[in-house]
Amino acid sequence: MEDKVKVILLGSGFSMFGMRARIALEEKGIKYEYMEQDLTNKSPLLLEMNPIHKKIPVLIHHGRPIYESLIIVEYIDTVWGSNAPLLPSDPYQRAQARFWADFIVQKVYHASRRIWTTDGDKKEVAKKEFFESLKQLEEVLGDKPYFGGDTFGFVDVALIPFYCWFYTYETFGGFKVEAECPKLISWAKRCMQKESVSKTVADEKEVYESVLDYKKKFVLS
Ligand code: GS8
Repeated sequence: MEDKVKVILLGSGFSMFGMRARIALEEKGIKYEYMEQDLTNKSPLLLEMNPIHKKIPVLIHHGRPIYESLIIVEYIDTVWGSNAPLLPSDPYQRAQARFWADFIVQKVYHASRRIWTTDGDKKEVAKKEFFESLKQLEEVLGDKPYFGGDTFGFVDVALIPFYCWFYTYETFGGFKVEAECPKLISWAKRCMQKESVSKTVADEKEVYESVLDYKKKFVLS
């Protein structure tokens, strides 16, 4: 592979994991080439660059691949560290930020997916778990403008891509996130004012349309 472009991101439209990497790159002001991947027909480049999981996002820096969204964000923060640091410098605060970023995958992501892929009792349990995890996050946020404190940080990058999926969760779940978690919505709107976020995250209606298409193509239970 030619090494003319030093930073390449393999991503896919509505993936919140891909959006995390894009936000981090934008925050740091890094020039990069974005290569959209068709996940139903994986490119030789994706298979070569991520032979283990064959998933996006993959960041390619000087021809070498880095995968897993949070690892990518941390890598970007380390390599381009001087610009808008995302992880705190204090070791305890860093550990806390990594914990909550992981919590978002373990709790928010898994529950949110079941809201639109399941029905009946399973869906009700998913809704309950989704709100439990969002409320825990609201407590962590407290009265701070961002999870990173006064500045946008690692946990903010990890969570904000989910915001453009809220409309989908709300439509399938028959609820409004704002009614239960108003602080979190204020936080999300604050993040949306950042250019790194607004130019990167997908349109909520397009996310919903893509989910409807996906459900038509693959019968989900
Ligand atoms: C998840 C990446 C992922 O699921 C991360 O990067 O944080 N833990 C990883 N990527 C999906 C697209 S988003 O739903 C993917 O590439 N799926 C392709 C497949 O499973 O074949």
